[in-house]
Amino acid sequence: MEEKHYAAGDITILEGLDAVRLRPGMYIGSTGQKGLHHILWEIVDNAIDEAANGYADRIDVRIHKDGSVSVEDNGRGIPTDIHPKTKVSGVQVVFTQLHAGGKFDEHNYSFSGGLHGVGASVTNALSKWLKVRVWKDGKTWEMKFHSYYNEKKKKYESGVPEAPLEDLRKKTKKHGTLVHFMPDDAVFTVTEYQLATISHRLNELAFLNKGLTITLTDDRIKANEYVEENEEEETVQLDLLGATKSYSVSYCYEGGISDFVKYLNQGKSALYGKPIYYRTEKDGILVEFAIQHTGDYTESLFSFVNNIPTPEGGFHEMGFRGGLTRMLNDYARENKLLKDKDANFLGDDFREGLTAVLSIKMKNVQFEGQTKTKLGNPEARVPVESSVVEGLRALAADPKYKKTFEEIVKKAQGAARVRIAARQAKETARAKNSIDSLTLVGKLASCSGKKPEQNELFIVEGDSAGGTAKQARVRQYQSILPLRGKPLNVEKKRLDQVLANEEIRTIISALGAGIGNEFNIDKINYHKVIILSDADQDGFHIRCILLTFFFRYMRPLVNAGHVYIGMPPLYKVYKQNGSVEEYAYDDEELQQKIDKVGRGYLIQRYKGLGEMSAEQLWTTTMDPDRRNLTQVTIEDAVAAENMITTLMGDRVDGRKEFLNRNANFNKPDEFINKVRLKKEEGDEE
Ligand code: 1YM
Repeated sequence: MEEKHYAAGDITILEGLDAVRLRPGMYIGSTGQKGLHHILWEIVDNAIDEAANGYADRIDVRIHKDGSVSVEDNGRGIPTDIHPKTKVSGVQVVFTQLHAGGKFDEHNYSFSGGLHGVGASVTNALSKWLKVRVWKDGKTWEMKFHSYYNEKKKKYESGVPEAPLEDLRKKTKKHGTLVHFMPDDAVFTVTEYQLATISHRLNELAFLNKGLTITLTDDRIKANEYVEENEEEETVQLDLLGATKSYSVSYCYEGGISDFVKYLNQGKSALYGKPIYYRTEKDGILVEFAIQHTGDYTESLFSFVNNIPTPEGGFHEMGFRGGLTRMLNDYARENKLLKDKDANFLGDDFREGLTAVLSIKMKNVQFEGQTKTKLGNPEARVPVESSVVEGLRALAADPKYKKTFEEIVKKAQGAARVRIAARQAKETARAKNSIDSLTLVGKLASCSGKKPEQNELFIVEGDSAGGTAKQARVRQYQSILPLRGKPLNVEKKRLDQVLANEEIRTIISALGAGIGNEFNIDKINYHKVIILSDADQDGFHIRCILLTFFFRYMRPLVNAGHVYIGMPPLYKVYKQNGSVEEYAYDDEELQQKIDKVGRGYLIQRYKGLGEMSAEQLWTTTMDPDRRNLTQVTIEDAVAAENMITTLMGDRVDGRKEFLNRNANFNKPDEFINKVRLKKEEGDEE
């Protein structure tokens, strides 16, 4: 590693140590759990800075048996030469003067500050004892500090050197710094370090500092005593070793925040294999981001400034979002994925299912907000935005990323479609509200019972079948909503147009729980929504339309298992004299029923629900004790939606092929292969 020349004279001294013990809260926020960990982060920060500047690639953190903690890096070592102004060593200055640091030097590329950055001296001031060891230029140095009550002065003295920095006269090739300290129990209300807190943060720091290896060891526990989430199996194997060794874990990510994004997306279906990653420097601000979209619908952006999380956002996030939206809209236009007449995508469209990590480094950070985790520097916005535009441009020009960017725009198109459709539906609903709402519910034959968990809504194809169902139903808990006899030719229509459809609006008002983002499952009037359509192509279409609609706009309804497909029989096998009557739901069953009825059987083939009498419809399709219901659940919402898109969308080829392969109109199980269809559970009745 390249050695940068340092002279102790570079150190700036701002303030003495005295104030720290008097008002610890002013420096570390609290003297509880948070403050206790804060004084560790101060030391870790210095080691991280050394690594970020390219001088160290390893940091070891250890929690000792006695409750003390130590941090070691393999950097240059804290300066040991004598500081001209104070006439003491650099080490002594760093640990006894507030805000001491070469980092205040303009030429030094270091960005500590903000939440932390009060310096290692604060840690010293609030420790019972602190020991520093420096390996530098072939020498080993040591210095010890302690805090104690001075009887003569009747006051506490903190972070007092026991002796000047000492040359231990031990030759070494090693270089680096070790800081070991014991938090003072006279200061802190709790003194026990939390393994989970520390490991979580060190893992995060390893992601944020590509290639840096951070090891955490806890001497308080054995390797076999700590089971990290999802790691139970490994621990069992380690058992023998674990009985003697301390628990230890190492974090190192060659991919940095790109690995971070992959880690966050574990268990989700990513839309493209490799996250997009870019890093640059703009106007003195280091900007780094990694993004990857998944089939999910939420956005998760994790932002950091100087390695500090900024969950409240701020100007860097504004820049990031702005840059993303601007570049991707331009890209979509340039590649004719947006037509001239189309409006731009909204930022939200591009951020549906987005997982992103944004990490910037800058000087003089200003944190604001409720928890001081919002970046308040307006000057950060523009450089971040232009970095994002520049980075995405560069990658989009690379043929390797063609698919990635196409996927991103495709995802945005889906999001935009839903957004537009939902808005139109809302507007239509609003406009219709006053006059038409009466006629809308007029079509619905409502049940009298008021318990949604018992109530069933039958959406029935055709006015005639609807009429039969109304006669057949148990009025108390079964509602009938007849759909117009002729199937809508919706295959070529987009969902927003489907939503303009009166039947769909009737369903929305019958269910009474709203739609889209505003859908509230707690308000549904029915716990069983049963689609009852003919076992022919038209019926299949209706089923598709309704399922698409539920998938897209009332997904919680499907997720909760409230949507069912009712299955009318295809055949009746009977005897002329009326002594036997059997129903068959498919051809296989037909053969069984023929065998059962025996000689002299007759077969009636039902072409539609309308051919059945009220009694037949009740017995075969509506009676909870005898009917054949199939519950629609979403195994994989994403796969389901894609499939529905193939079925209903613009891509005619895909749909035809799918229909040819799958359209056995009698068997819902085959009708949608990726959507799990489950038999109605008997105990639900
Ligand atoms: C386990 C904690 O503190 N490492 C560390 C700290 C420093 C340096 C190297 C360092 C910095 C510089 C020059 C510089 C610090 N030095 C100072 C100060 N690990 C840990 N490793 N040479 C060495 O910033 O110019 C403060 S921290 F002020 F002395 F320069």
